[in-house]
Amino acid sequence: MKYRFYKNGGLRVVLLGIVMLMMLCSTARATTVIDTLDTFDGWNVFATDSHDDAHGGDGYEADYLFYKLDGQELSLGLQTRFNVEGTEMEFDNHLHDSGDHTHIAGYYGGYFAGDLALSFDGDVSGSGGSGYEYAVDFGLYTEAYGGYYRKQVSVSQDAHGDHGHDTGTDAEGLYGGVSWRNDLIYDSSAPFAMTDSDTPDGIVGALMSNDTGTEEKNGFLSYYRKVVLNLANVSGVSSENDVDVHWTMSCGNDEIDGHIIGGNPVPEPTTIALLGIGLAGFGGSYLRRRRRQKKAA
Ligand SMILES: [Ca+2]
Ligand SMILES: [Ca+2]
Ligand SMILES: [Ca+2]
Ligand SMILES: [Ca+2]
Repeated sequence: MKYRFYKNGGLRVVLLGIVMLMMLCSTARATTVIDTLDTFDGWNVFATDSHDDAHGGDGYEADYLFYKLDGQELSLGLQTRFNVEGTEMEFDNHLHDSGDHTHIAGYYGGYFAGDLALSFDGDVSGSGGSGYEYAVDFGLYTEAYGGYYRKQVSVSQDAHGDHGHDTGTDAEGLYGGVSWRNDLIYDSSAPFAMTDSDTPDGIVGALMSNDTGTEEKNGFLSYYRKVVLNLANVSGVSSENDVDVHWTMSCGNDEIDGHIIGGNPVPEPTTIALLGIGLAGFGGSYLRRRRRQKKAA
């Protein structure tokens, strides 16, 4: 009786099923789940980056881009596990000399948060991110990665020497006619940080607010940035324009990209896939109905 129990083909199928289920479960566990932060409730998600694609681990992850539109006020949100927070800390050159960066805002593992790269003309082609003609500078201290030892990055350092010395910090704002510094480890993540601008003091009245903070989510510390732009003060741009958004950090270990069409998000691949599954299901039920009708006839 016991012998026949093991020879039972049905039992083998059940055991195989259990093993396959266990394999599926272990695959699911390997994928990190990061939900959107509560602070973005009611916002539109227009980019969901992989939660497991950053070189160097969790601390370099970019996870989501969000937007809201209210008349000519465009709100943009960024959710990362790279530190993009920073309100109170000022950069101190003595810290730089001693290699102690622990008190620097927008910093993780030796690398610095980049600017939010924006394009309003639907075209992001061109090398080194030249298709992104605008930048939101969060007002963080910024250094580039390589070529020479951590060159400080601000619009004042190159063409606008009369704006001061190389502070590495620009006033928070929306900047136009931007060129980029991109000496990253992972070049494909360009653009990184603006190094020059046609509007070296920022576009007047364009950046209405610039908020930051942290929330714990799914067992990780997540950081966010929220900016509100008044497009009425940006010449030649309105809420009807397409918007492309890009962000990375000075190593380029992860990047995130999103596109808004005239204030409406492009459906994400998951949405398209779900739609496909829905259509396939609809087609299947249609065929089954046809077959039943044929049988009945
Ligand atoms: Ca990512
Ligand atoms: Ca462009
Ligand atoms: Ca800057
Ligand atoms: Ca990415």
